[in-house]
Amino acid sequence: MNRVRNIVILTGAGVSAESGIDTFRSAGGLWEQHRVEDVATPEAFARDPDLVLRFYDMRRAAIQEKTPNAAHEALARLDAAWPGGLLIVTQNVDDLHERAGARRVLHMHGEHLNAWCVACDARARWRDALIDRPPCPACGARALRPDVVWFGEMPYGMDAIHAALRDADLFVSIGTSGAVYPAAGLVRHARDIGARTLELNLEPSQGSAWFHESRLGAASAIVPAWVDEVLAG
Ligand code: BV8
Repeated sequence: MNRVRNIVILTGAGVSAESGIDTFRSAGGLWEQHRVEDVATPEAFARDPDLVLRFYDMRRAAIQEKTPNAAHEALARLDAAWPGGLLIVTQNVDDLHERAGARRVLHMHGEHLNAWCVACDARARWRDALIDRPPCPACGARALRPDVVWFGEMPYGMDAIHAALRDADLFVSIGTSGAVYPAAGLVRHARDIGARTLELNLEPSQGSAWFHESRLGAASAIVPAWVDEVLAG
């Protein structure tokens, strides 16, 4: 790995699966007989805010009972030890990367533990339920929503992500099905700028053909092995 200076890592639900957080595919993309794509949208929130708030209240509470697994811990170890550029772009809205100690993390789809006030646009760290419409800490309005990126909404940090990709020598995708864009398209940008591309996943993803190399297995096993390899140089 001695030619590699800058690494961009994309993670998805598969990196948190062994921590007991359902992936979208394993849950069959269903929640209370609703497809996730039908609940995680601005239209669903406008149509039935209680349903959407309950969906996120349940998941926000659930992640606080989970702990990082060996994959999160290995990525945190890499982040701490890697002297070059490194960015963990996660599609996940849990905080397990941070709780494992990772610092250079970008949540492109937002975070369960943030609330966003649609009245004053302030964001606040938030651990409790939103169903009872608590007041915004900044403006007092009862207008807080989950600070997650719904389908049809612009993901966060795209400029920073593309800037990191421009300098990347290595792009690694971990635990994602490659079903959701623009996240699933990042590997193509990496290829366009000549980065080496590696996929670590339980099974081939929808984007496997875009990777120079795919390693199949459970993240808790293949991610620590890969990190050891990278740090060994
Ligand atoms: C946007 C936050 C534009 C909320 C999420 C038609 C064609 C193409 C695209 C579109 C289209 N129609 C609409 C679109 C765009 C749409 C999209 O891509 N739709 C898909 C469904 C076709 N995208 C959007 O809407 C995005 N926004 O495009 O904006 C725009 C432009 C200008 C101005 C305004 C807007 C926003 C998308 C973000 C949606 N929010 N999450 C929440 O979490 O509730 S998406 C959510 O689902 C995740 O964040 C993630 O991105 C996705 C799930 O994917 P994965 O993480 O990959 O999880 P999955 O379960 O699918 O796969 C798990 C993988 O892990 C599997 O491969 C499995 O094998 C593996 N695995 C399992 N266990 C393990 C494992 N691997 C290793 N170890 C294990 N133990």
